[in-house]
Amino acid sequence: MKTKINWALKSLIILFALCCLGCQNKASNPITEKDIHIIPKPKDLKLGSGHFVFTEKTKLYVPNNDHLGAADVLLNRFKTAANWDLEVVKDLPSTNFIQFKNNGNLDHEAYTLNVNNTHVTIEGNSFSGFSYGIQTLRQLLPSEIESQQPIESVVWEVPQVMITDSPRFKWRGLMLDVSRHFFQKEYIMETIDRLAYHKMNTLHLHLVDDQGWRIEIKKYPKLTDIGAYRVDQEDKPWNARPPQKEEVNNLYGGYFTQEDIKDIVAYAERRGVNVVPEIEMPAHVTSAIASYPEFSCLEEPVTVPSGGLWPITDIYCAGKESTFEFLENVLTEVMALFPSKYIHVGGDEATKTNWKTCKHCQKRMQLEGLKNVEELQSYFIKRMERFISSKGRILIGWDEILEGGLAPGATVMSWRGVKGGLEASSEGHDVVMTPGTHCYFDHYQGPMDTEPKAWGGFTPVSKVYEFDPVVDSMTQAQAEHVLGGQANLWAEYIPTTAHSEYMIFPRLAALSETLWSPKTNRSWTEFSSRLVPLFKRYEYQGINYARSAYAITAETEVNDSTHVITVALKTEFPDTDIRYALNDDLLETSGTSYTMPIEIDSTTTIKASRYDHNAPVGQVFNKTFNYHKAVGKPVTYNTLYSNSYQGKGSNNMVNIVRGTKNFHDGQWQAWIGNNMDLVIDLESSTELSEVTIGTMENQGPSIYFPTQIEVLLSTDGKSFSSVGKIDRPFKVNPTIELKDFTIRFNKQQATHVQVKAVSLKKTPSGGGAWLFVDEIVVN
Ligand code: TNX
Repeated sequence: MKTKINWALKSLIILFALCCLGCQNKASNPITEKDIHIIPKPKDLKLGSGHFVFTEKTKLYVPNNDHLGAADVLLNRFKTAANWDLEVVKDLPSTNFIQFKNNGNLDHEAYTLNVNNTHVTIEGNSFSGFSYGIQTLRQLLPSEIESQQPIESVVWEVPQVMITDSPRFKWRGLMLDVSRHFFQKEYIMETIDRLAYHKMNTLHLHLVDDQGWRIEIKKYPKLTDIGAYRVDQEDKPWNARPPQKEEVNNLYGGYFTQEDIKDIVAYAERRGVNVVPEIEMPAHVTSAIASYPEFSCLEEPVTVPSGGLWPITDIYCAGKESTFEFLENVLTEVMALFPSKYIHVGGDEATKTNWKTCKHCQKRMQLEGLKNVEELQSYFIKRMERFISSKGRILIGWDEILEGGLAPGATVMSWRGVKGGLEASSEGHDVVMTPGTHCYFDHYQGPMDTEPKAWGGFTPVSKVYEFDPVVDSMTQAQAEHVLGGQANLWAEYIPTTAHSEYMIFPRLAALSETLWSPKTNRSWTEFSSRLVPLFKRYEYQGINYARSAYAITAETEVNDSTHVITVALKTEFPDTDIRYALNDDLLETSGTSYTMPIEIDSTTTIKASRYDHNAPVGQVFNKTFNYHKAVGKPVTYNTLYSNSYQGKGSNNMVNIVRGTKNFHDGQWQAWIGNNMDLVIDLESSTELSEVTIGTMENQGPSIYFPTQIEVLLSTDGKSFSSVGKIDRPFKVNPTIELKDFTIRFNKQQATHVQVKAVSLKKTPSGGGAWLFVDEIVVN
């Protein structure tokens, strides 16, 4: 019996040794910088030649108890992914350890990470420094370290490196809108973990908006009893949810209790993340007015809207003292909960019509010598700023707080482009840059027909990567006022956590690098080669990240003399293996490697797919390019399109490419308050029988179908005669709709085609109406 056990034990030992040898072999593969995928990219990294291998006996030496939280991340990962309980010790071990070493010369968020064969040293000068050092170490470990269950036979090794790292900007933020849709505390905490993972340090919580008040205020319980709930109309499009007549069945919503907020703030603190609360004022507060109508000008009862609301006229009254008393009381409770130096007061998009007639507001304007309602808003914000700064905090607000004069100590969050940031920084104010063009994560990130409905604009991950909070035209002094940047995730169209994750990742990775890493040598190509391995880690972390960057898109060009169209296929990743097939050919059997743009001179269907290891992956691109008799022909405009929507310029209407429901997609030409009238020169006598005009309606942003379309033909380019007309009277339309208007006529020869589209010109509420056209198909 004894010998048998001995024999079994011996074979086990041999097996174990063999295994280890195998592992060691795997471990000693030479590593190059290409194998290191840290995001955001460290400032300086030198690669050695060996490895440090974690074992179950690896110890963490953390002399300062305040820094234990930074070590937690690594302990938790090893516990979950390896089922190891790594020990934290107070005496420096002789080998096989990770040590935290204080270095008083380092900046607040800086760290160094030094890996050798026997141990790893992280130097820092604050909790954040150690925390970032640990996050880097985590990214140096195999991606399996992110697993949610133990994985066996992984060699937990990290390459020998020397890293010196610190952030370029102080403010590296993400805003979550928890008003339009409420998200539970657990999701907020998960997001905080993910922010820390990307070395982001600010979570801005948009706690108040028209559609929901999301924070318990003890002194004003109705804010959450009434203001946190609305009627459930989630089955209807956001902009087609009728206002509720009276308070019935207001069950949709939720809010954070003060205990929840304390938990969130404490959780964030342990991950080096500052939580900035935003309490909107004076507008975007219908939820508060529904709870306490006495703080509005009209004092009329309103209900919490379940969807789109524009313009926002039910705002706080800026005349009554009681409004300020209310807001100061609210902010007092908020400041007691959030240690953040910055307190956000919103300040955006106030339609101040009620202020113009309200007796209290008028009196206030007289008393204070204010010339207009913009100055009254400025008075409002300045007054709040005095209150906030008297408590030792700093007021921050959207760039509208510049209008009518900026409060002396205020910081500006620039969202309507970079203009607000330029202006505020030139006046010596600090700014956080969050321009819609690069930082709005509620925008589309891929082709609209394959993406969930988004707010509008097109902000793919590669565009986020181009973001720079310091604008070229800034002086050195202005640049020094740029605290950093932030992404905003407005949640009108985002009801679930899975959808929220989809919009955040991987764009957050791109943003984190633009805010952390030095600007020099930034390259999308190189970054994207690090992004793909990050996807694997996202998968382990269970993040529903968007694969939109893999989607195939087509860029076309028309040759004006040959009238041949070239179609270039691409994804956002350079060097993607794309294969394609034309018309009835099958991609599977006759897929050709795409190496250069495809030329077409007749109606052609292109099917294409991305290939990985010789197998198709992701969505198949399938588009028919309808060649027609006017492709590439000269177009003369009798009324010129707007500068803001020029499409592809003078051959936009005859370039085959159709626009999508995203009016920013670059395929639309548009006229505001004016008709379209143009002539296509077919360059020779051509037999024609129909003309189709492609249009769009999206009444939210004032885009309307034409009310009439007319086609006229000519055989000399001088005299034209009408061949057909379609009338289409205005109708209310809550959806975004694409429509082709086709005019058919008896076959006839023509050299020129004139197309007239009559615009609605004025919207029902009196503003300028847009007319959008993407293509004129002539056959
Ligand atoms: C503008 S950005 C807003 C938000 C909307 C957002 C949609 C800002 C300060 N105000 O209220 O949710 O556009 O993109």
